[in-house]
Amino acid sequence: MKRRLLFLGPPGAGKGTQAQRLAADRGLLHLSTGDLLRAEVAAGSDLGKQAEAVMARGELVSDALVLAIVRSRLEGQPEDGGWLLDGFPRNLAQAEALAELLEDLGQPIELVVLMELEDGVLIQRLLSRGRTDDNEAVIRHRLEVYREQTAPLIRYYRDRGLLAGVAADGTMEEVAANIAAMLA
Ligand code: B4P
Repeated sequence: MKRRLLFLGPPGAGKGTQAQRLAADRGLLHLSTGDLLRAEVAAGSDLGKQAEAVMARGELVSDALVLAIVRSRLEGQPEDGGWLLDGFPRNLAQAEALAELLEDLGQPIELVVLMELEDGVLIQRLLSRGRTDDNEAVIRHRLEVYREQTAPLIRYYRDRGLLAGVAADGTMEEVAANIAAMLA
């Protein structure tokens, strides 16, 4: 069974929802850069102070900050531990840095799960979630940032033979079943 996974998709596709569930089921480390950044903001750390305004605008926090967070978490992982990266990488520079880090650790990615669905559904989901960065103007900006900076990763991982698409427009249970079937 594949145990080194990455979830890719636009904001609101349900990456966090499904990643949390799958990681708990399979005993994987769940690494969500969004959750880790929000924890830094809540703690009022220097890093959190730098991230807060950027996240509120729906833009990407600096690569150096995010990379430092991910590196510190992955370096302690045993080789056979398994992990699920959710919301990272978000651009090509982060993907290249991740590839280097994983090569150093001898723990290559085994599968990239792409979750995609229509903008209308994404926007509705995020408006009902109601986080502070979930108002319509910020959501639309996050979708633009996704198309410009994150969507190129689809090709990047497809070219490396790692990408598998999953239908993400069903209920949470249906999407979980689609992912489980793909990993079986
Ligand atoms: P993230 O925290 O990664 O969040 P997201 O992309 O908005 O949401 P996700 O796809 O995980 O959706 P979720 O499961 O919650 O990013 C937030 C911000 O952090 C970014 O804008 C950026 O500023 C910063 N950031 C994070 N990582 C970064 C990085 N690597 N580099 C730079 N900056 C970074 O689901 C959304 C809603 O839909 C929920 O309410 C959920 O309950 C609902 N839902 C899920 N599945 C559903 C289903 N099947 N049916 C109905 N509702 C569903």
